[in-house]
Amino acid sequence: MAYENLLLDVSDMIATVTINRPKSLNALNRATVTELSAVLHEIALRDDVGVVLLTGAGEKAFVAGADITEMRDFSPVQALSFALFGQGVLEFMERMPQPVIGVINGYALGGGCELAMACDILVAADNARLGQPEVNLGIIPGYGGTQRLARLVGRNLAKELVLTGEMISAQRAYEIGIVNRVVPPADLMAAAREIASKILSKGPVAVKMAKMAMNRGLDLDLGNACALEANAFAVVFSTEDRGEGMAAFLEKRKASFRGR
Ligand code: DAK
Repeated sequence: MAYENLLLDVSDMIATVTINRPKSLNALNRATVTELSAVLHEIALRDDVGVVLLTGAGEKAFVAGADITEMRDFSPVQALSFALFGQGVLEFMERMPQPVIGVINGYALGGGCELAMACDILVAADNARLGQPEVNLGIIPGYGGTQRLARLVGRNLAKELVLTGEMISAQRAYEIGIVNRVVPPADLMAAAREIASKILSKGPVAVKMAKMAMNRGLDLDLGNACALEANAFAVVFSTEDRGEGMAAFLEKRKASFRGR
């Protein structure tokens, strides 16, 4: 499928999705969120993708938020549909089988920060800035920012960010647990690909099951979350890969996983 607001490149089992509206700092309008939904659904069914990298075009922004020029004219009913649809896209990203690495190459603000927080792992350029500045516009986050941020960094730090609308540096985002790594801009893509390659060398079904158990389990009480984990554990025991992984360990050789 051809996309107008996104670029999709698939090579070496890695899909790179680039949000491509650099003139408006990759702001998310309805067309872009709709395409993001389509590309993630496409990737979820592709056997030639084991990891997704999600980034923004240009050197300035990952995503500077929802598109304010479009959002300005929303009625409350349109705001509801926009929020529910976008929330669904982010939930799908958390539920799709392949891990998604957010490659934060600049501003990740508002809806952009919310999109980043729905990724599984985040690598940020050291000049990136993150934040939930919606209160500056007289609105609140609409893509789960009031919820995911508190789950990631704790209630009070999240409240400080959402209620003051202040941006933080990539380094601060690292310190409070939003991003996994901070690197110079020139090393950003290589750092993300290094993590992707590490993941791709592991048992593919195990990676998918681990993502599922962690993302779904975090929304459950501990007992049910552990039951979910036990079931996923049983599923991976049905795979050829677990035989190969254990045999390779015992034979002191590198495992050759086949994803089944
Ligand atoms: N929307 C539309 N255009 C944007 C934009 C945005 N979010 N951010 C930047 N741009 C555009 C600018 O208008 C400018 O366009 P031109 O003037 O060149 O035509 C171009 O990108 C370059 O931006 P600047 O000239 O401002 O660049 P600077 O380096 O001076 O500043 C900045 C960069 C990122 C600090 C600044 O652009 C900025 O503050 N941008 C707005 C950031 C922001 O407030 N983001 C949060 C948006 S609100 C909901 C669903 C979702 C959400 C809310 C509700 N429901 C439906 C309930 C989410 C809300 C948001 O994300």
